[in-house]
Amino acid sequence: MERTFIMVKPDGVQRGLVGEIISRFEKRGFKLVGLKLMQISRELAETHYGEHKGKPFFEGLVNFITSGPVVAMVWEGKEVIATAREMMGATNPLKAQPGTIRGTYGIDVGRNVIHGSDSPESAQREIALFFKEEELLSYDKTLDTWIYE
Ligand code: IDP
Repeated sequence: MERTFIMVKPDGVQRGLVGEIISRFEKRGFKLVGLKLMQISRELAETHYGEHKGKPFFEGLVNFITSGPVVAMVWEGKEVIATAREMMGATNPLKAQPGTIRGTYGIDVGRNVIHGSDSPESAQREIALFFKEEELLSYDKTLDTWIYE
């Protein structure tokens, strides 16, 4: 089973979309294994978005992601990394398919509501950045036999 890092960004928290976003992952059948409301420090933001350092939008991105509480989560399930990216939609919400999270709730690329890891490597890196080992739980859900064959 894969795990991925998902974060409701400050715009999603302010707009009251936390429940809606969690609900989409729950209803799809994925399992929540870690969850916290937190305010990201500048240092964590710069590490998390390190690959974008030097780009024109980097400063604005760091300012935005540290501007208010976020909800950091780890979701588990079969092919959850790629599937979460599909559920989120394209980075630019105006290009995201209708029905996706960004395609339903977003307009601007700098206010795109949600973050999700884009590969197994970034999932591993981001989970370790945001969560301690003991904050992630392994447990069985009886419903799993109705979700997986
Ligand atoms: P992703 O979030 O879909 O993985 P990335 O290319 O990794 O997309 O970019 C990280 C975040 O940086 C995006 O979610 C978006 O909020 C922001 N971003 C990316 N490109 C731009 C841009 O051109 N202008 C403003 N913000 C951007």
